[in-house]
Amino acid sequence: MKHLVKLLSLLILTLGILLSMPTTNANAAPAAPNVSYFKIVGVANEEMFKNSQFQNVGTSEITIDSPTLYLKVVQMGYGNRFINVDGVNLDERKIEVKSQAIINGGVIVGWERIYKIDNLIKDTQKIEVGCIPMGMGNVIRDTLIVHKKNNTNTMPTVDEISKHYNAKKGEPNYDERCDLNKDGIIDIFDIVIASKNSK
Ligand SMILES: [Ca+2]
Repeated sequence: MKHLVKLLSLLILTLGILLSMPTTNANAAPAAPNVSYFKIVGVANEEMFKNSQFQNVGTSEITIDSPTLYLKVVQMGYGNRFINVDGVNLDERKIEVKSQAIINGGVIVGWERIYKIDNLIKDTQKIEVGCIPMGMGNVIRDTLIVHKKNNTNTMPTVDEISKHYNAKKGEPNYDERCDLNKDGIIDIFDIVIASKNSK
């Protein structure tokens, strides 16, 4: 019986010590989770964006018909973001048009952002987005190759045709677009058609 009392009081003492211990660890804010997901999830042109429509990007290549592209990017966890177009870094603050936090159980776990990228005028451009983790871990990247749509309905200019002058079908310099009468050679007849149309 004496032993039991001793044991019991020891237990109570231990419990008391445990309870009176400073609880800084428990009160500290949980460390922000590092970025675990960073991806382009949708694209839109000006008109689609106005209607809040985004096309899902299942592939890493798209073809656009206008020089402005809206990108929807989802980020889960914290990190430092970057956006490059053909290796040139863009200022994210200048191109962000919308940002929305993704909340789970009252806690911000990520963001959905929309960026507006202008001046995509080259035939092919590479957009790269990425997020650098705060501490250890690998940079998460996503790339999108953007091709400009070849507008075959537009009549080539005389200048354009001249660049392909004398080129025959099958030759590297032959551009079907410039062979307006479709006779397999780019020559004076094609230039005549183009100059008539430009008047
Ligand atoms: Ca021709």
